[in-house]
Parts: sequence; C-alpha cells; structure tokens
Amino acid sequence: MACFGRLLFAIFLSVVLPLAVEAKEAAVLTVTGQVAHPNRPPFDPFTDGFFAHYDIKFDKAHAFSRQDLLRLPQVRVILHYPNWPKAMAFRGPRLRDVLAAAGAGGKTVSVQALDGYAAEFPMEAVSGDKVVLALDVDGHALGIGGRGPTWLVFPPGAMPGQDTSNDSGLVWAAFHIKVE
Ligand SMILES: Nc1nc2c(c(=O)[nH]1)N[C@H]1C(S)=C(S)[C@@H](COP(=O)(O)O)O[C@H]1N2
Ligand SMILES: [Mo]
Repeated sequence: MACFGRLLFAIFLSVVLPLAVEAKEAAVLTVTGQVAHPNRPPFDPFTDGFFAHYDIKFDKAHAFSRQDLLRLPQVRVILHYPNWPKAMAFRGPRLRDVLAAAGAGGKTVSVQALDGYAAEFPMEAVSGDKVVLALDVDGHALGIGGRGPTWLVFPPGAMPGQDTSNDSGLVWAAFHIKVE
C-alpha cells in the first residue's frame, strides 16, 4: 500500500505537476547593464545563445514578456514619417516606464534589433512621454519576421538632432536595450 502511495506520488510529480505549472512567459525584450531590479540570472553563454551570437554579455538584466509589457500603462500614438506608405496607430508602454520597471540607470540607452541594427540615445532624450515601445500596430501584434517583437517609435522632432525626413532611429525588431 505504501508502495502504491509512492507510485501515485511519482505520477503526480512527473505528469500532473508539469501540466499545472506553466513555464514563465518567454522574454521579448531584455534590459541589460545598469539595472537595479534584475529578474533573471546573469548572461550564460549556453542558455543565452542569441545574446552570445552578438557578443552581448551582462551581469544584471530584466527580461520582459509581452504580457509584462502589456501590464505597464499603455499609450496610443498615430505617426506618419515621409518614407512610410501611410499613417499608423502604435500602441505600447512608454519607454521610460519600461526602463523604470527594470530600475535602469545611467546616461546612455542603446536599443538593439534582431538584425543587428542599433540606435543610441541619451537617457534624457528617451525619458519624454512621446517615446513608446510599440507592441501593436493598427490593432495587430508586432511579431518576429515583421517589425516585432517591439518597435521603438517617437514623433518626428521628438529626438534632439533628429533627421525628420525619415524614420531613422526608430528601431524595429528591438529585443535588447543596454543602459550604461
Ligand atoms: N531593425 C532595424 N530597425 C531600423 C533599421 C534597420 O536597418 N533595422 N533602419 C533604421 C533606418 S536608418 C530607417 S530610415 C528606418 C527605415 O528602415 P527600413 O527602410 O529598413 O525599414 O528604420 C530604422 N530602424
Ligand atoms: Mo535610414
């Protein structure tokens, strides 16, 4: 009987428990560097294969799932750069709220995309209320293969020294933000 109880317990551990306890949502954006509220382990060359591909190493990092980012206050902004086919409605949290949730400090914010493109901004410049880390465009979730998982957007003229003739600096496919 004790043996049967142990068998039931083993079945519970191996079958029932893994079904009941969902894995944590996958990260879509990770803030690394001067981060006061890390929520994941430091860089590991095996686990963090894609970071390793770009030679990105870090001790402190805060990873956000899409759900994490949706839990922050959301803003909606309509933008139309001269090189776009049409105006588009973006939705997502302000970048400053994302950085605050990570406890990000420092002077420089570097936003890096899956394709290797990166843009660097002074911390003050991305702390304004017009700088949004978009998750949706025109009611559709941004995804990988499109311009997701996140798209850094701001209106023409919102960045000091910005060339407003195109959307240079609006990093699409953004997955990593380094603060230092
Ligand atoms: N991921 C990513 N974002 C990017 C770029 C890029 O090459 N990759 N180019 C930037 C520049 S220089 C411009 S003008 C706009 C538009 O680039 P696109 O024509 O390649 O979309 O996106 C900006 N964001
Ligand atoms: Mo560009």
